[in-house]
Amino acid sequence: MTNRSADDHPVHLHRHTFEVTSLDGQPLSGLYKDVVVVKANSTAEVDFTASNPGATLFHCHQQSHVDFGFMMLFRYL
Ligand SMILES: [Cu+2]
Repeated sequence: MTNRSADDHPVHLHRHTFEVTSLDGQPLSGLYKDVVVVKANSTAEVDFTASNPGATLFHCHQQSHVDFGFMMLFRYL
């Protein structure tokens, strides 16, 4: 995920846990979360296993950002 804005975005994936594999290009391992803060003008890479099919909400935890549309459903088979 690349955040090209001036705001931090604490993004949350429901119904799954992901591994944060890098923050701003710095590799990480063993950090399992369901929320990661993608800081302003930074990147975060995550891996997750698509092992829980169904509608899965993905959104920013800043309510004002959700109000402007930072929310989506993931679907996979
Ligand atoms: Cu946000």
